[in-house]
Amino acid sequence: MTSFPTFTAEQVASFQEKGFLLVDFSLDEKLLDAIVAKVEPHYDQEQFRQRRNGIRIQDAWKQVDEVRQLATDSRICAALQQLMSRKPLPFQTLNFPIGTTQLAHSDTIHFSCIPKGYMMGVWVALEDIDQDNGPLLYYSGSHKLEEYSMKSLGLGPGHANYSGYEQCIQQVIREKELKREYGLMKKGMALIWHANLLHGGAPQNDPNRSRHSQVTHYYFEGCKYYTPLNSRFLRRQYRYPFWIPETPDYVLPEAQPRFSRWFKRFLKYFK
Ligand SMILES: O=C(O)CCC(=O)C(=O)O
Repeated sequence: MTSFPTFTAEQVASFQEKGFLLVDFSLDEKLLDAIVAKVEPHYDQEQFRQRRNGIRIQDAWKQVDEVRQLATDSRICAALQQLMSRKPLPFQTLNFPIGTTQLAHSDTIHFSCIPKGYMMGVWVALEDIDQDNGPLLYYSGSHKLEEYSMKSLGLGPGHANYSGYEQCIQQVIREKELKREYGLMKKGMALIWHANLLHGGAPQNDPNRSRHSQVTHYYFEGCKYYTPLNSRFLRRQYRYPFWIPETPDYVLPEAQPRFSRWFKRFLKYFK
């Protein structure tokens, strides 16, 4: 991976202060267009037709190589490496064709690690995003708040309690009078967020428009990874991610012999 410094000291300071950074990586427009065109047939067509809330594809990189290429883009990875001083490891992509209206949350509820803090999201606008097609929303500086967990919010673990988590975060936003900002971004712009930044999706004022975007979630090398949402005291639910490969000549774990999968997982556990 290239290791050139990408950001100025001011940009790094701004990221540390605000918890996000808007960046123009000069991404190839043809690549972005190919992602939109090639991912579209993979959405659940009924949901897509009805513009159903929550429509998305997780890990479309397995079907559409351009999604993988964007997730592993060397400029993005070099930038993340500069911010965290560790090698970034992309492990999940999400593609959205319309606004998500997702309530504010911090990624630390889904993705955490030991040591803490080695996780980031990069949201790329695959078309122009304005106030009317459901921009990303976020609360500048909110990454400095405590890392809220299900336990610290008085909730039980598990997805069944996730809406309780969202309501608690809405209350935190009100109590702390956090100021909402929107990711109004030209096609090709990227927004990097800190794992603990509160963010979500704004409603789409114009229901006839699309809002194509891709988020890639990155962990960083040398950590143990787990899912706080599903963890209990002394019973962490560890993750053993398959890192999105830098080249297309990969073999997915599900295509590998079962013994070799188990053995690799066994080795990872003791790392
Ligand atoms: O794209 C959006 O509207 C929100 C995405 C989001 O919150 C996430 O990927 O965690």
